[in-house]
Amino acid sequence: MKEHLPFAAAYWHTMTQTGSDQFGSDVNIRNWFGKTPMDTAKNRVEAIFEFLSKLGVEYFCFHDVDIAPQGANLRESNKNIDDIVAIIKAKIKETGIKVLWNTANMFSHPRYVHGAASSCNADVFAYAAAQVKKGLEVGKELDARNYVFWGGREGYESLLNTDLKFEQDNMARLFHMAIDYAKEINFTGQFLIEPKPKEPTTHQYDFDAATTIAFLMNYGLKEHFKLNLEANHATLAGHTFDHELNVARCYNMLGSIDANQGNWLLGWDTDEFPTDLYAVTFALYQIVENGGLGKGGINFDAKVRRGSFEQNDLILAHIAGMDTFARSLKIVEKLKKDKFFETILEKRYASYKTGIGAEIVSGKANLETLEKYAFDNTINNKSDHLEEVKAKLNDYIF
Ligand code: XLS
Ligand code: NI
Ligand code: NI
Repeated sequence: MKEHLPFAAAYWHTMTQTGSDQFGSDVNIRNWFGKTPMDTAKNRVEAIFEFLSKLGVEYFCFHDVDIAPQGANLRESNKNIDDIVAIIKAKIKETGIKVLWNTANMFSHPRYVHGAASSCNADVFAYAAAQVKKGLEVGKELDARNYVFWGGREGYESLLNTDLKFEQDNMARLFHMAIDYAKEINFTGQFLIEPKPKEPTTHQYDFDAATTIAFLMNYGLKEHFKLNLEANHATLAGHTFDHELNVARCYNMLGSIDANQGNWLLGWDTDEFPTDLYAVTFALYQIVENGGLGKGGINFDAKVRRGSFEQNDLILAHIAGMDTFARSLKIVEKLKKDKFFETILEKRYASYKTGIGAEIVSGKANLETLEKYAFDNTINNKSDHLEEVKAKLNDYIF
């Protein structure tokens, strides 16, 4: 079970989230605040490693700005990062806890108002590139297993003022630069892109798995990337999570997951801890079918609800998520043992095993031979019995 479920905690939701929203201020009670932002940053390192050790979670993920306060300029910011990375490195050595992935936050700062790599301002592109460079150096220093790009502001508000093609060309330019630099410094982590359809921009370029794969193929990037798929982003795109995982799997592009869940009644990224047994079971099924996640893992990109403001809620929430995955894995094991889905698919597509179906699949058939066959044939469709399938699934899940 441990091998199948490489859990990771998200530094931002766990260590820096305050519980504030558009309508109210901070509520979260946390004991790691210090006198200066750097003191707080150092306390957070202590806290996250204690937290992960106690939970038995072996990985964590972070943005540059989660671990260290931003300075007055790029040099100062990098210096702060270096100081904290040195402490994190020592902690990694001491505990054996590892970095699943790191990333650069290229969406929060006001400079990213028009985007990062897709910004209309070339100076912003340059700053973003510098952040990515530093991110790769940090990834190398901490032996991160992956490096993530989530295009927080890589999208547009309106096509009235947007050169969609040019902005995507520029995003591809930054990705190519990142690949080149990784090679140069011998950073061997896997590059991941995390699709999301909207929020904060009206339309994000990495809309969903299929859109992102098409982008990567178009720009000659596919061999260098895999996808980091997030459950709530899937639902925002009008997909189920297992749909996204399945699409990625078809292209050998499933890299890692951000495990959370949305609220079906709301149209934004609520990032709740995953507790939906059905959704997690179907997601894990795809992961098992994929042969696991390779260098990837299961990152709880999830935050406690505002009402769950006690520090202990962080522990309880992660346990809730991990227990859901553990239960789901047991269900998946039973489904696999009984060849539950395999049997369904085998029966459903049986017509392609022999006769005309086999000829279609093997490439022997053409429009003429198929017409000839269709002339004298009577079509015989069979019912899917989908309701029965769902009822049987209930027996596995409960
Ligand atoms: C936001 C994203 C973000 C990425 C990392 O919606 O999920 O948290 O995972 O930048
Ligand atoms: Ni995410
Ligand atoms: Ni998200």
